[in-house]
Amino acid sequence: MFNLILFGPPGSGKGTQSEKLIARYGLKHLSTGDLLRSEISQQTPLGLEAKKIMDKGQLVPDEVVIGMISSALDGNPDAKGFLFDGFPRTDKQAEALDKLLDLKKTSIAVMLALNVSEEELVKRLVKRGETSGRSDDSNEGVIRARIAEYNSKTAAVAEYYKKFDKVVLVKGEGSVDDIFGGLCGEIDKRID
Ligand code: B4P
Repeated sequence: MFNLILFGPPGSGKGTQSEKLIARYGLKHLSTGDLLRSEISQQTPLGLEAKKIMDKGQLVPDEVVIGMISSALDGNPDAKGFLFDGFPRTDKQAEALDKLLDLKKTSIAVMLALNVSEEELVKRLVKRGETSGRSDDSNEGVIRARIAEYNSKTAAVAEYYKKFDKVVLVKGEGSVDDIFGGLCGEIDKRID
């Protein structure tokens, strides 16, 4: 099994690159953002609560996203590997993920961290907000709050994986195809 974390701030290209990576490597894509948006569109109680938090640019509680990932892992027993996109976002989520994978006798092979400047992030998300209909992209204040939340709670997750020597920084600015090439180069060094 090959399990990969695609890491980076909001707007760094995780969703964009994940689609291309799963097509090339046949991994199961687990995006907590997509799972939460699906709950919102179905107007479930979880989705209605999550929307209030996401619209402020804050992180949804750890228990909620850990529960979603745990169910998704159990629901895909035949996956040849998982691509985690937007998860883990806190140390507590990282520790929970390690335990869940341990129970399945597997682990994270590598964390690929996309490196993008804050001004480029804001530019991309403001642009996406013009067409996406996503309320968390709808104004620059919320976008900057998401980046601040990333800096205060999520950036440290890379330190957690650095302890195990699993973090590789990848250039996240430039064309989508060039960035994809950089990510594939790192995966090809590690995958069987
Ligand atoms: P996510 O859905 O994870 O979304 P994101 O971080 O905003 O964006 P992503 O990084 O995937 O965007 P992409 O670059 O693809 O999270 C949304 C919210 O859900 C969070 O704020 C939080 O509230 C909640 N949440 C999710 N997971 C959670 C967790 N584990 N714990 C707690 N809360 C959680 O795309 C950005 C734009 O850039 C696109 O328009 C794209 O076209 C463009 N783009 C991509 N690559 C580009 C390039 N190379 N050049 C130019 N533009 C590019």
